[in-house]
Amino acid sequence: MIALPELQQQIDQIRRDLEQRLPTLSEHDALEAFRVEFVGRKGRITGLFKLMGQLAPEARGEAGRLINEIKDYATGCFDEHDQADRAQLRQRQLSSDRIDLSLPGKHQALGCLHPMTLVQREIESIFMKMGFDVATGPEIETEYYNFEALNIPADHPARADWDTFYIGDSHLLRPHTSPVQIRVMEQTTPPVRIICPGRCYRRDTQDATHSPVFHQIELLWIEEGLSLANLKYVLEIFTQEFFGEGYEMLFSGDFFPFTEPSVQVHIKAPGAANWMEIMGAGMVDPAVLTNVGYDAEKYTGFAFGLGIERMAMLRYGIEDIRSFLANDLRFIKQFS
Ligand code: FA5
Repeated sequence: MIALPELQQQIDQIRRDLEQRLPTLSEHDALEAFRVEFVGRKGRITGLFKLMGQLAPEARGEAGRLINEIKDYATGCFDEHDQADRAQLRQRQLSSDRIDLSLPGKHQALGCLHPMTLVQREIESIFMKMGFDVATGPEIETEYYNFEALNIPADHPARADWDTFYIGDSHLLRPHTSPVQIRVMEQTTPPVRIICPGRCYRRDTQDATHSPVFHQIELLWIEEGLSLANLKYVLEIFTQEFFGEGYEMLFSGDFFPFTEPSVQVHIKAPGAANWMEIMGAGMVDPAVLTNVGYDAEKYTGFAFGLGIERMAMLRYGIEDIRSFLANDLRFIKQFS
């Protein structure tokens, strides 16, 4: 058993210790250790509450009041000291972090658009002005959209023309944007007038005009009464708008299972020695129209897939397709 005066003595001692030691503490960590010593879970003031059971029952009310009073006093002291401590620290930081307003500002380099983005946007805007909508499709495709629906069955030798990266048995990284044609036609009642820009992947050996990752823009126009002459006209308007004067265009015969007839389009820059193959094109094969549920007797249409990198190479006189991915800022900044 202990008596109230004894408890009072302990409280007085705690108060004296607090008042003596607090002013000497400055570091935040030391203050925290001090706080734990007094009001922490195993601290001296918390310990006083444990003595309550040893007091006579009639003294317990008064004892509780006294202990709570010293506890509030101690907590108040710590908070006050802590705030003063933080204010001092901030003041010290402010006076050491002086800003010299006479120093020259830091130069922030502005970014610019990659030439591929610029060219893609320009091509899109030319076709949008002609009334085409922009559609997109997945880069990971199924064999059905990439081949079968495009009239290239499993055993067709033309599958080898697209050196395809397969993912498992039935999925692949699309080697061209033509599957987007199918996806759009499945969802649309004719007429259809779309362009589909996007990234393509092929197991092509890298050289000056081939990259394993490149970009195409697909175009598809389905309506009643379209012919190869309409395709030629659209291409002439487009090349004139995109390149301006002096570029020549050449059509040569080709084969794609999803177009009949099919052509290859080549372009020559002014003064250049060689033609550059830029797209495959043709009249959409009736079998493809039937695959998406269109009446192939009623509708005709044409499509093409053009390589965006090669368009940019012709436009800017870039000799090697690898420059687009070399990440050389000196190269990229020339076009903005
Ligand atoms: C095709 O991919 C057909 N899907 C195009 C098409 C669409 C024909 C609609 C008819 C109707 P081709 O494999 O020829 O066709 O590729 C078309 C263009 O993509 C090429 O002319 C070239 O500009 C570009 N291209 C193809 N492979 C690469 C490559 N590895 N690197 C850079 N550009 C490429």
